[in-house]
Amino acid sequence: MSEIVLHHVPASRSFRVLWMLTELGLEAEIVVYSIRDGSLQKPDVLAKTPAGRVPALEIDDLTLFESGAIIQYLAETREAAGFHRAPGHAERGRYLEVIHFAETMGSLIEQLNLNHVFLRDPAQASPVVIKLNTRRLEATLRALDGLLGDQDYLLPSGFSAADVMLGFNLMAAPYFVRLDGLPRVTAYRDRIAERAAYQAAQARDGVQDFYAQDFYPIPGAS
Ligand SMILES: N[C@@H](CCC(=O)N[C@@H](CS)C(=O)NCC(=O)O)C(=O)O
Repeated sequence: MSEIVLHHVPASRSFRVLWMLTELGLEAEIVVYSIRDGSLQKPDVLAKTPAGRVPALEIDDLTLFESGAIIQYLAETREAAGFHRAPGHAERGRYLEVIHFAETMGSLIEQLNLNHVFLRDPAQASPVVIKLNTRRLEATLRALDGLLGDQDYLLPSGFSAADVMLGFNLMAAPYFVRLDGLPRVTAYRDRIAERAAYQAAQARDGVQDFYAQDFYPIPGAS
């Protein structure tokens, strides 16, 4: 089998893949980039991930981009680990819903990252866009609280690839939304953080270079 190579930015969506590989016990070479230094726009990187985004994963003689596709690919091709819910499985619908819902939440976090931390000139940030996206992120977290119900993980039968997709978001969302009023979400985040593979992936993740403070409030909010 070919060597596995993960193209990675610490604390970004490529953490999902790092975590999933660790859950599966797969060793990978990790190539680290920064979002700030233009390295993702180099031709050799664009050949692997055409929009200059991470993750990209070289595996099984393929080069894949899009975290959701990679997570599903890993879950399906390493099905014995039990992280996949195949067509016909009673949980298939919810499984697909959560995998894609993770990117509804992820795109809101991305907008908040852009406004709060990535603009070279912070004066260009839009308080209106920040407020809207923060409220929309809160709504997705309330939805997550409801989806969890009294379950340990997002599917009644237990941990799956859907948790890797969505669970990663709970690393970033607390920079913008307080989770205090969402006890099921906080318990879920803590449960995920206790997983040995999550902790091992965090130890390999590297140092993020974008968040400079613990919380980014809506400008002007008390
Ligand atoms: N839907 C894509 C989004 C990938 C994405 O936007 N990744 C961010 C990091 S979280 C990135 O590479 N950004 C680079 C940039 O904005 O220049 C996925 O899930 O893989």
